[in-house]
Amino acid sequence: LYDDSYYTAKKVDLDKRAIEILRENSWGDYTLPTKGLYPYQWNWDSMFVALGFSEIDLDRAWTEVESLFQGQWKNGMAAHIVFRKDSPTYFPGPKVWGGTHEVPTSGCSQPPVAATIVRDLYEKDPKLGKQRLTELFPRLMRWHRWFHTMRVISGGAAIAVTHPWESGRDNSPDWDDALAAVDPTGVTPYKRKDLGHVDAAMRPTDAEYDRYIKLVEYGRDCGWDHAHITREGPFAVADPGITFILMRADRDLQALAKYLDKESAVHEIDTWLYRSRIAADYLWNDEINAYAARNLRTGQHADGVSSVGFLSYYAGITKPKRDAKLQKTLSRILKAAPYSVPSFDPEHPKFDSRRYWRGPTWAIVNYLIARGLEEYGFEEKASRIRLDTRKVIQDSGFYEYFDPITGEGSGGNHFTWTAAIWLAWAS
Ligand code: 9WN
Repeated sequence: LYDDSYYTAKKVDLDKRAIEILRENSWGDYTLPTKGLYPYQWNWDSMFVALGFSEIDLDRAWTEVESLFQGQWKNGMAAHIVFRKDSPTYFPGPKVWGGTHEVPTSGCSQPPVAATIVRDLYEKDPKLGKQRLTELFPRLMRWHRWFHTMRVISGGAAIAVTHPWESGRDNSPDWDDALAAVDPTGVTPYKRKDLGHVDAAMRPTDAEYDRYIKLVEYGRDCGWDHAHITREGPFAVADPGITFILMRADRDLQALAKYLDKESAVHEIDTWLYRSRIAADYLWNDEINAYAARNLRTGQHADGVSSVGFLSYYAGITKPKRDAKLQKTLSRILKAAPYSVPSFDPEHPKFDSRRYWRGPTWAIVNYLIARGLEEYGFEEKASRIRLDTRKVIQDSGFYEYFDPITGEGSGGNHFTWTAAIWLAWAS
């Protein structure tokens, strides 16, 4: 299946091209996901980019992380987009979001991979990283605290997303029920810009966009009161993606706290980790044998398997009986998709191999899933996922995401996080 000589010849070219993509999309202190389609700094994109840069320029990798935190709000939230200046090629821009932070940003957050990446950077060269870590550490603590206070419903422990964009998985079927309940009536007329760059069949629908914008307007109109939005806003869904990514990041932040002798932080993080284990129980869906999103307004579980449900290993959660079922689910899904891991179950009626987070394979999610699987001894599956990622990039190039059945590249091209994952892991 994997032809070594072909691979060796191509590797040199692909390494070179990946480095070029990082440099071309780098705008001084921060990096764009790709020019045109995404002309700003995105939160989790930037952290994967830092990982990519750490292969070739560790100093620049730290700078990427630092620049993201220019978009951190007083309440601790690290925003999902840092705008800095207005660009005509993306909608919605800073005015629509109406954020109040001095550097213009969006009003929600994104999956917190930062602490994990910061730990990676630090451990590569503790001498170079010590001072930078010391400055970033309190910022990371404040952001994680924001999630654990502002994005949980009282009595609960799973982390809620209050906008599909916060999850980083915009149009996943995980949000369908909750999003359908958002009334888009009265949304201010707008024009989508994404469809000028990418085929509409690969993007969210207009009906979804109306609700995305309506949710932005709701947040803006209540002055981005995050606690209120989580408690009473029109959309709040417990997300296995953020819950597991945050739990992993908490563990890494705790390791960093130990390096810095921050004892009270170590204890505070212990309480977060305890709650995340409760959250995992809440997210487990016995009907589909997987961890799945849950609408916090109704308690209803998503009825399909999203790839982020396999991040429990990455988070550090294992339960023998449950894991046996989860592994069976994963084996079934790997069998159904030659270019794994599909973002949504290929055997579910809602699966769509080209439409964004409703089926396509994403290199960044593959990296996280495989990292967790490997740590728990599932080497065969971890290596299958890595080789699939390598092959799909070799065959199709540095696309934003890929059709899990045909391997065809989809969405934006010359995509920074795909190039970064190539350099740091897939190659
Ligand atoms: C909205 C930049 C971002 C990623 C997200 C991905 C997509 C934006 C969009 O692009 O979302 O945030 O306009 O589609 O879903 O994960 O961070 O690459």
